[in-house]
Amino acid sequence: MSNHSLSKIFSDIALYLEMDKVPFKPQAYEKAALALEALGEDAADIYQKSGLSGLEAIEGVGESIAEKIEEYVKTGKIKYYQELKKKMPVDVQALTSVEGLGPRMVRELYEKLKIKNLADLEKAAVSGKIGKLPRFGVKSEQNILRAIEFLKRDRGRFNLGMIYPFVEETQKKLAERKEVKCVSPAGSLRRMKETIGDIDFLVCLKENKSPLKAKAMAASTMDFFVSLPGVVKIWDKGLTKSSVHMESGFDMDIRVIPAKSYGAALQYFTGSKEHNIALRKIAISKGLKLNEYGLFRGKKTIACETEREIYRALGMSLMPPEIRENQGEIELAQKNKIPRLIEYDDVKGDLHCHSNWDGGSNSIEEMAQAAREMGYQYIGIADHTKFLRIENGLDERQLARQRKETDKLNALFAGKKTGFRILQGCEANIMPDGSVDITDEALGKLDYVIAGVHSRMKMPKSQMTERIIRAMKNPHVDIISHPTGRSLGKRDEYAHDLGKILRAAREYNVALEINGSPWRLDLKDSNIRLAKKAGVKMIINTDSHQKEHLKFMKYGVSQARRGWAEKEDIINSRTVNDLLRFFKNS
Ligand code: DGT
Ligand code: CA
Ligand code: CA
Repeated sequence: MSNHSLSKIFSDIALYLEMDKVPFKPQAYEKAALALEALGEDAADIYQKSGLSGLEAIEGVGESIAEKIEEYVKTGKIKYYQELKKKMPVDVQALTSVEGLGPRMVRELYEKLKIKNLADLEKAAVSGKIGKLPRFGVKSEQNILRAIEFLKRDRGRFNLGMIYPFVEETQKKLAERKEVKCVSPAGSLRRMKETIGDIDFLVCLKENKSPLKAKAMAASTMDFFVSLPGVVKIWDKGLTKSSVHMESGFDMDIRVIPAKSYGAALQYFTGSKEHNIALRKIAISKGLKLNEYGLFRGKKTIACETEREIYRALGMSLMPPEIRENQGEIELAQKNKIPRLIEYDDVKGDLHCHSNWDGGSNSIEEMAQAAREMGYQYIGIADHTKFLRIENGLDERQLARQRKETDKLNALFAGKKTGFRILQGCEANIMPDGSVDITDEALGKLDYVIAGVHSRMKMPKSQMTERIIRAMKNPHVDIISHPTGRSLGKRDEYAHDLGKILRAAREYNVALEINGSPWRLDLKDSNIRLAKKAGVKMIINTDSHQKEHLKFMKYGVSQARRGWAEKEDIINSRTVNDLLRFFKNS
């Protein structure tokens, strides 16, 4: 597949030419780069079939670019590009992906400071060299550092919640094919990591004694896979592995695995890499060899069919994919002490739901109906309060009126003996001084109170910590929503001292939220582990603003599992009466 490499070369050339302020040409190269990205057929094939004129027929490819493609097909390189790169040997794509850095600045950074890549850029910024350049200054140096930090973390990664529905749909399509016996996601997706680098699927085909037929089945699965809607590029297509690029920007791999080594492959391709490396070391220490085909002693197969067998043969119990990160889970598995993680169906209700009272999309009744359909025993309506005027925050009188409506609906549910119950809460705003924006009297009439920070997030660490702790001291506050304020892909956590917050949460018996909205996932996995260790109770909520959002619960639960949370750590795994008892004591 040469289109991808050609596309990158042309896009590099465009940036090089922009550095030199060459008019028009950069746009022409950029256009060719884009055309090649989207091209269904390999440019090399086009050239073999119809020569230069075939290439020129590609939209955006003129004579001079067609000749460069010809040169690349024939020699594997493009001289013009080699020369530009020699003159300025920098990673133009990476450097210009830093927010605020254009090609001309990249050139200046190379000429003045010999910066060639992101690592050089970071080093120069850290040592203050960029701040001293007249056209940059200290402020842009700080911006560069911040942008690098951000890129480093999220570079080319995709939000789990944005990808998951597509994965479920694709898995279903694959499973429905008559030659397919089973299909499973692997990699970071099976571990439910909050961001995903690429999607990995493993497929096992039904047995067929005829090798020819078996081969045809694999070929048909692969044909189907590479022609799924949304596929814009095929990186690789074979009988055991194929790899595609999707219109939405991510890559997707599939592997066809023989039934007899499915467990070994699932274990290997689920990862994480760090977990696998640690397992392999253990295997070696036992005189065994572990790879994607199985666990072996010399040529003898010890285990390969199921994951459980493999872990058992390595002297440990099977563990859920979400915790396979080499963070101590292996040592526990060796002692048969893997925590019993909260299960997806342990959750009995969702307590952070917004209704149309504060500008959400659905009425309380509709939200309650959707919650019942999810099999919940209760739902908590926690609308914003009056400080958040843009969110139509409710004041004391509106909260009282809302109470009447929930009472009415609850009477209806009770009449029908559904056992379902609506709880009335609110999501009060934690003001900069740590007070909340609703009177104690009004808070006292609610079933529970969530408090969260929604404003003034750029506070010094000690002040923010005190602010949250003061809110927890309020006897009415039961839950702190999205406790660290991060927004995935957009905003980092606000400065805070989690250790102090956890101690206070425990002292005042306040639950910390695991916000399941895919844009938040706050607390995050590592903080959940810290909270659990500190003996702090947590609650998994969705922060739904419409009934469809209730489905985000699975992302919250998966992060809770990644944070080793067990059922007793999560208060909305309790019955409504036990839950209300918790609120009374908090
Ligand atoms: P991602 O795609 O960046 O979100 O993360 P993963 O974990 O899905 O990584 P990926 O797609 O590169 O590979 C899938 C799994 O394959 C990975 O979790 C573990 C296994 N794997 C990949 N490369 C290696 C390796 O070099 N050594 C070992 N032991 N396992 C690997
Ligand atoms: Ca992956
Ligand atoms: Ca992969």
